[in-house]
Amino acid sequence: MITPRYDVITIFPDYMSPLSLSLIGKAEERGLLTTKVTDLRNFATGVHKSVDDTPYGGGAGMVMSPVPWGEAIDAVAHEAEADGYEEHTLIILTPAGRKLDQALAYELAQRKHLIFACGRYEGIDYRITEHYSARPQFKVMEVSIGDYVLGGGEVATLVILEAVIRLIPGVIGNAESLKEESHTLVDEETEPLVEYPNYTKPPVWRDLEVPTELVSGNHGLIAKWRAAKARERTEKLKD
Ligand code: 6GU
Repeated sequence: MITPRYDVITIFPDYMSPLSLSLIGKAEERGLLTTKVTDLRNFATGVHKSVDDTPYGGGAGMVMSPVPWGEAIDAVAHEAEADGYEEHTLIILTPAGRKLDQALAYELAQRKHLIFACGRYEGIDYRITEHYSARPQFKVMEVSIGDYVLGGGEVATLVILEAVIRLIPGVIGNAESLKEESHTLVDEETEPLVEYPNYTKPPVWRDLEVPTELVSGNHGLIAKWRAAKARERTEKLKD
């Protein structure tokens, strides 16, 4: 069985060091997946190893050159192909992309090879999107993590990888815990709800008691209380 492989291409490889920590790091140590970070600068040519230039048509800021990006993406795809990965999902990080949600996280968790292209400045020359969209082994997706502007795609990549990797079978010990969490569509619901509030010991903390339903031992009553609170919390987010 082929395990998922996650490649990240960036001019700040050190930014990706959290990949070796916590859930993602543990999953990689356990052989459930592979991550690899590639420095875009290694594919830059010329004395200054420059990766950006001024935009055609004028305007503020700099645009990342398609030249090193093309070389880096081809190299990463070739290496993966040698390891048996035949299809590549190229994720281009941009605030102009499709917004990440739990449904997209589930979709990405199905794919065996993701390549994250972390743009900086005013983004990557659009011909990268055009070129790889026309290559049959590639599926290109432009993805954003929300309606605000970051300095680059590195943190967005970490966010996406954290959302995706916890959905990979075996990464989370108790797969049941994935079923009841926020933003996950359950059965006949037409809208994913956020999760009900949770409580643990002690039973009284700073005069606050745990809701009596949760300590009743009545599973029907607990389920009803949780469903009502999830609905209430979801409605509250709308104002
Ligand atoms: Cl993916 N990139 C940048 N630069 N800013 C963002 C983003 C991505 N998602 C939200 N803001």
